Amino acid sequence: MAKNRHKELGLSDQEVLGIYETMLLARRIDERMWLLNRSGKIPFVISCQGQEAAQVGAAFALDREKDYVLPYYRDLGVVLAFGMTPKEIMLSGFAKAEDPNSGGRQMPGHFGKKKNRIVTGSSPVTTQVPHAVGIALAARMEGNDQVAFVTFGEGSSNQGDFHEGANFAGVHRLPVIFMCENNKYAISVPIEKQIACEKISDRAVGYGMQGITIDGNDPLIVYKTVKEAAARCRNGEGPVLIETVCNRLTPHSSDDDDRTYRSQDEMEKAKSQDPIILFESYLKENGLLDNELEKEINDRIMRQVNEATDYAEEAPYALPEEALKHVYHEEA
Ligand SMILES: Cc1ncc(C[n+]2csc(CCOP(=O)(O)OP(=O)(O)O)c2C)c(N)n1
Ligand SMILES: [Mg+2]
Repeated sequence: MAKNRHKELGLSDQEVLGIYETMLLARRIDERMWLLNRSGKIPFVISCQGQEAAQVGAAFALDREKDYVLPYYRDLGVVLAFGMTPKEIMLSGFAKAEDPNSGGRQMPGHFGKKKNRIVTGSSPVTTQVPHAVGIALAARMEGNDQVAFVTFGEGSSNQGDFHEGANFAGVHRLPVIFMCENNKYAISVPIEKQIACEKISDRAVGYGMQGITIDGNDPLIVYKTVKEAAARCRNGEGPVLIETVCNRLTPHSSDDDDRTYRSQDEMEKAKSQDPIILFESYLKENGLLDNELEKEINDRIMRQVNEATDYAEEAPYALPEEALKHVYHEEA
């Protein structure tokens, strides 16, 4: 990576270290989740590993005091950047009552926190897309300059919800950023069996919007692209579809064994593009990170992860008599 690219983007040394720390926090929480799952303590994990640069680079380019995010299940980096805490993530992993995402009712990865404008999603993939478009329409009607940022996998861009949402946003030139995290697999189905066009961003032309494909392993490229897209949205120039090409460094979920459909060579290549390692090299080349600071950041993160794990493990489960809460309307 070229020297001091972050300065050209208007990012201070502090901000760029903030991006790194958030990426690493996401990675370390995710790794802990796998250990907890394999030791029988939590039922399920679905990972962000390999997609942290796309997620955190994008989130830092948005207005984190104002914009709405509609993340999909891998977006740990997005929600941490938007103010969800490691403790809240762990409470969801352990399915405890205090979990702000769903009070332990949904599977992990169904992120939601009203105060921070993180909008909860459903398990059918891509249902968050029309919701994002609706939020953008509301912003337009209310005359404010909020942007709705929605993410999804490339496999999910085949769902009707994506096409209906993209079409409506294109026609009405709504302030929505559609970000596809293309990790080249939908569970075990490789990209060439998912789509017949070359790029996911080729789909943008059908909806009269700008489409861009970028390297999802580089948080600075993602930051720049999302920043420009957000400016377009706020200027009333309409939606943008951004495809971030990255790798899924884990099996699809803790219930999948990807050794049955991915070769060792392919995995080695993916690991050589690990966004955390690449970004560490960039920071070191630019004199922003040395081994001492790297250890300090990692130790700080591990303290948070350990505290969050202990807290969530000890926290109480939801009461059985509250199982139907939020299912049916209740008079206040
Ligand atoms: C409508 C719908 N169909 C199928 C599923 C089962 N499913 C869950 S994740 C997934 C793969 C999605 O792949 P992609 O969109 O590329 O996202 P990735 O997991 O690779 O990040 C599928 C088929 C689902 N949740 N919803
Ligand atoms: Mg995928």
